[in-house]
Amino acid sequence: MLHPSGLPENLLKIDRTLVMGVLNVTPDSFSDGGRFNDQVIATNHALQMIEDGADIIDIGGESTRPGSDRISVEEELDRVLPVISALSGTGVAISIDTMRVEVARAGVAAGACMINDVSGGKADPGMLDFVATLETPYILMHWRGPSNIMNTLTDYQDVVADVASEINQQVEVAVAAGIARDRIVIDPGIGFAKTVDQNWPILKHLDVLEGLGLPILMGASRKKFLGELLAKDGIARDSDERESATTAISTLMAARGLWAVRVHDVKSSSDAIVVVDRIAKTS
Ligand code: PMM
Repeated sequence: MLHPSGLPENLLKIDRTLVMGVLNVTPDSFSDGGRFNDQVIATNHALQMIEDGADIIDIGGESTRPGSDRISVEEELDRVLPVISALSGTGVAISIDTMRVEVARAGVAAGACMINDVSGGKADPGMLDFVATLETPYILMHWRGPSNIMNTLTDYQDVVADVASEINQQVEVAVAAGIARDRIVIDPGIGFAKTVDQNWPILKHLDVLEGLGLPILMGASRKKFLGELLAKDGIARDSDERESATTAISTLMAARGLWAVRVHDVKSSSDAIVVVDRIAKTS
């Protein structure tokens, strides 16, 4: 397993695809929106995800749903910090899902041990310089622009090659800012500036991304392309009924040896990954 450096000891020892459980502390996230915005409920949900097999809890306060508008820094901090603080005593690995350096800084101070930046350092000019002062892993996702316009940023010559080369360029920018290359995890950003159909070739031709030689995180859980694939009579499958499809992707990613999957329903993906791992370790 290709782990990024700076990962907590207990995760470094794990020799299978990791499970990152999604904790969106937002009233408007597309799948769990409004249900976990109460901090006590959010904290309990995180504890349940750990019980179900999550290795990392990814805490985010700002929705990146296509079309969504930005919230203020204060609001983002108010949503995530109490939950990070409540969980930081439990020993669980926490990642802070943010595009803002202020939130990343406060999140790390409150106990987060990695930063998940869906903009890969493009949204906030201070982010990469701050990350360079840390020793934690940094998740750098493929990003072309903010959520309210990303559906207009889907022109590619060759989506697989272009996404890999844009990620590679941004990795170079991060390295030039002083972030050690081996701390970086890359992520193709399923659904971000991609049409529904553009996600499939990325999943099919993973060898191109793997060619960059960095650990890969995949966040396909419950996303629209799955709902569209499973549509009936022209109506997309609801987001909370995309779990088997999500598990199928987690299974394939684990068989491929990806570093981690980011999922809402931890138990189904975790169970699938345990099975894949058992088969892989059988002689
Ligand atoms: N997707 C979402 C949010 N954060 N982070 C990473 N690294 N990769 C993703 O694919 C990703 C992410 C949007 O989905 P959500 O609303 O379910 O969190």
